[in-house]
Amino acid sequence: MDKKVALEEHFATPQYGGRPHFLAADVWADVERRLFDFTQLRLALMDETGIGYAIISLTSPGVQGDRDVAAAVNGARTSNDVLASAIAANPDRFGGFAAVALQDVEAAVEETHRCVKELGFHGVLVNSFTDTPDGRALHLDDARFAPLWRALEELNVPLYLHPRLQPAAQRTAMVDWPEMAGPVMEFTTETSTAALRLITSGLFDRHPRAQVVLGHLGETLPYNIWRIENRMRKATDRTTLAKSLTSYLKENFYVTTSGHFSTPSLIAALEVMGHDRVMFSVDYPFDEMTQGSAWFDGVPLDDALRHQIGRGNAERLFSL
Ligand code: GRE
Ligand code: ZN
Repeated sequence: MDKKVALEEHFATPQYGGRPHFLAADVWADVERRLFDFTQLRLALMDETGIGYAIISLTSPGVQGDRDVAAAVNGARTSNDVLASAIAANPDRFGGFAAVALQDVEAAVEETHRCVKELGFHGVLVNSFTDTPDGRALHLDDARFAPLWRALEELNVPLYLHPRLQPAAQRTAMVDWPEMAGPVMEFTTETSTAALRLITSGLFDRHPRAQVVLGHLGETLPYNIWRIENRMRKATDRTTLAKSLTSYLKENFYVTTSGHFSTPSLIAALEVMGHDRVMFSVDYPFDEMTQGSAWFDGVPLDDALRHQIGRGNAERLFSL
């Protein structure tokens, strides 16, 4: 097929590039050298695996994990500038999602404008909730973030909702069984809940043009939405939303294949989301371009649909 576009591909800076405790040391050694590289290893692998264009973002938790507000605001700017330089050196191969310091909403809106209008970025990527100086977790449905959602609607760019570790108080399963930490189970628990919060809070009634991208084939939501919707109708706190949960999922979300190279899961996502809401991605360097591309290039889809998921939907969404 034509060259693919990949959307959840990460880089790091010294400030935000520490070893996650849940990655085996040998795995991290391999991930680390690729996280800090743009051209030596990344471009060759993109060529080898038929990926023409990658939208790159800062690794998780990034600035969302800064309790110091000034450090977060500075960290967002400087890491966005590092990414902008890498893009400027290879503008036909790389694009960017901005890091935004939601610890200071006004600064985050300003940075969103700068990154989209001046640097040509394709949207923002937020690692789920944002830390406060006193260690609380602010989720994206918080009313204080309305200016960010308005800016995204005005600029007509999406927010990529990316995982991070759960808030400490919720991590009991991971404390008992650390094997389940991070991308194994914890990420999708955190991020599917964060996405459902956006819907349940009525955010998309207030911001109907807002678009959210979920990785990992929708963080289980395409598979689970029927049950969630069915049981929310029976809950003590019945929902007062204007539309069905499934309608919001289909009208305000896209999902990517990042780190989830499973054909049954892809089929479920396509059935629930519709063919124009599913897009190829890898999650490099935490997952492999070789594995993701070999899987996707061989999935039993007709050529038109493979093209649509492999690049067509991304071309439309990001005006590539
Ligand atoms: C990911 O994006 O998958 C990821 C991170 C940071 C640590 C581990 C990980 O962004 O898998
Ligand atoms: Zn990722």
